Amino acid sequence: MTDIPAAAKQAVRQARHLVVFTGAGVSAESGVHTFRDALTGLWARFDPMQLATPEAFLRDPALVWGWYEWRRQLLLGVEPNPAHRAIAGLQQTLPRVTLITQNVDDLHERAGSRDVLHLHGSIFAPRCFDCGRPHEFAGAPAMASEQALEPPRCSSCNGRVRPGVVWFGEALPEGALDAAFAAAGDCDCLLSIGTSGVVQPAAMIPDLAARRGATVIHVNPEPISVGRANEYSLQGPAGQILPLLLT
Ligand code: BV8
Ligand code: ZN
Repeated sequence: MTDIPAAAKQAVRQARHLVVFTGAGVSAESGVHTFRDALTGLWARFDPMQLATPEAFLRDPALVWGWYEWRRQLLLGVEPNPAHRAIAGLQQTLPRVTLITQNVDDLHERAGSRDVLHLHGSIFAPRCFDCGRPHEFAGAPAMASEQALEPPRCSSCNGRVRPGVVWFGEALPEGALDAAFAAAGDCDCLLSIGTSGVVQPAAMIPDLAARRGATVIHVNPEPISVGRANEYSLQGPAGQILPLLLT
């Protein structure tokens, strides 16, 4: 059992403004593949950089759309885990909490978190690749297994419908990114939960907070190298660590 330094617990409890920054690891205990593990079966031979790009979608729309529909289908069958619920509980107890996620799932919202900043969009917000018109899903994905699937067509311009996520090489939603950087610069404590910290510009957020003097607490089964006195690495699964850290 990981012991939680008292100073880390105190930094959270006394935070005037807490930022919670999450990556795919916060959904792992719900049974959702982390980003890099979401490449199995048909997609096992690909690197995310080869699939999560507009070029990949234009090159092979059915392969890329099938990958997202497979992931969406999995998400329809899972529940928020104790990590999502512990984070949602913070918004009831602390004066100000900003929740920033790199994830494209809706598990934070389903656990009760509000005003979630999605830096990389949402798998539940498809839109037309050509004219940007939002597309309504017609119920659950029309697929039972991992397969390529032709994307639907836009009802207004007949363009292909694409996932509502931010692909590599695409700009992040400006409002969300500005708000995230502002919160990281203002907060006095930041929790970085379940992220490998490789995808930019999101990965700059914990470092920005630490440089401004905030206490930064990493939660990850892998050890995270910390360089500052005001940084902690709590090694373990978020679903076990967060309830201990936050109560
Ligand atoms: C852009 C949506 C410019 C799709 C994703 C410097 C500055 C700016 C850009 C760049 C730069 N350097 C390089 C770039 C380009 C690129 C980039 O970062 N490349 C990397 C690979 C080097 N960045 C971009 O292209 C970004 N766009 O910069 O645009 C621009 C500007 C103006 C105009 C035009 C263009 C866009 C990046 C967004 C990509 N889209 N997602 C989809 O989901 O399919 S990113 C994707 O990776 C996911 O969103 C995911 O969240 C994210 C990060 O991964 P993690 O969340 O960390 O997940 P991962 O699997 O890696 O790790 C899981 C972690 O959890 C592990 O550490 C594991 O140990 C831990 N874990 C496991 N179990 C648990 C756990 N932790 C806790 N508890 C557990 N139980
Ligand atoms: Zn259209």
